[in-house]
Amino acid sequence: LWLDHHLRKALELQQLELHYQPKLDLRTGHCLGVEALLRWRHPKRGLIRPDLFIARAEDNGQIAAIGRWVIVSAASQAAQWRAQGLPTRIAVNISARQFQDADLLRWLSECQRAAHGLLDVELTESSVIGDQQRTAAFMQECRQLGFKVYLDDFGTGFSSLAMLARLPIDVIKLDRSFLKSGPEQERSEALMKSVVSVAKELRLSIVAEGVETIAQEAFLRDIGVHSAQGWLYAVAMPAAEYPGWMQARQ
Ligand code: G
Ligand code: G
Ligand code: G
Ligand code: NA
Ligand code: MN
Repeated sequence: LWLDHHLRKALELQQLELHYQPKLDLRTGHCLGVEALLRWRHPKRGLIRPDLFIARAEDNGQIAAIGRWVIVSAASQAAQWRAQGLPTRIAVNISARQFQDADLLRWLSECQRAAHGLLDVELTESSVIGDQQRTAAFMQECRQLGFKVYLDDFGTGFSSLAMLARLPIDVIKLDRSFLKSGPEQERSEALMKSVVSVAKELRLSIVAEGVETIAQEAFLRDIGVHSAQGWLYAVAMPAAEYPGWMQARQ
């Protein structure tokens, strides 16, 4: 398969890169940190987004090596920005299949040390529906290593509110599909309000993802969501652009 072969080469040939998308505190405008998003810069096919190859890498096992590369690279970026006087939390995405890597926690621990504790993890809903005891243990270990634990894509259908109470989560990421306009908008808004009230009860933070308009931001503020990520603020950018983006905001 084209993808299997070339994906293996992609690591060797250093064609993978991380782009970073900021998360903002809507009350202060401060950047709360960034999410590291994987990109594959293919010499002929251009910049390839992860939804086109992550699933394949999960199936063929290459996700373990790719995932390690992501964590190491994010850690070294965090250390570099910190040394430049720009300490920034970086959240890396971890998929379900990566839990099968027995060395993952040791790897995370070493990288967290190199990153001076600036790394966080984002786990998708779908990765937490499997073995919940194991997932909870993994999350707890991450927390002890100083990672904030994000539950990604919340509301896409796999998880339940009960799961929020059971798992050691720090932050819920409201899936961007909640913000779509259309006939279901009212129901989405009602759902978001109830997630916010549950989050408050459980003392969990919420970040809304996929915020594209000022009207969406206004709604989020209204219902008490005060962290957001989306194209309204910034697209995912190469590391080299981040210091300038930060400076332009001051
Ligand atoms: O960045 P956006 O381009 O399209 O990302 C698409 C999907 O790929 C998102 O669900 C995101 O969480 C996932 N993703 C991005 N980077 C990584 C990564 O480094 N590892 C894993 N496992 N998933 C990632
Ligand atoms: O973000 P801050 O440290 O000010 O949070 C204060 C309280 O509000 C905490 O109990 C926290 O769990 C909760 N909280 C944090 N982020 C959000 C959010 O985005 N929305 C809501 N409604 N509550 C939040
Ligand atoms: O949840 P996940 O890790 O998939 O989130 C990252 C994905 O969301 C990436 O594909 C990223 O490019 C995309 N994304 C980020 N901001 C926005 C936005 O404002 N609108 C839309 N439609 N997608 C966004
Ligand atoms: Na994510
Ligand atoms: Mn998400």
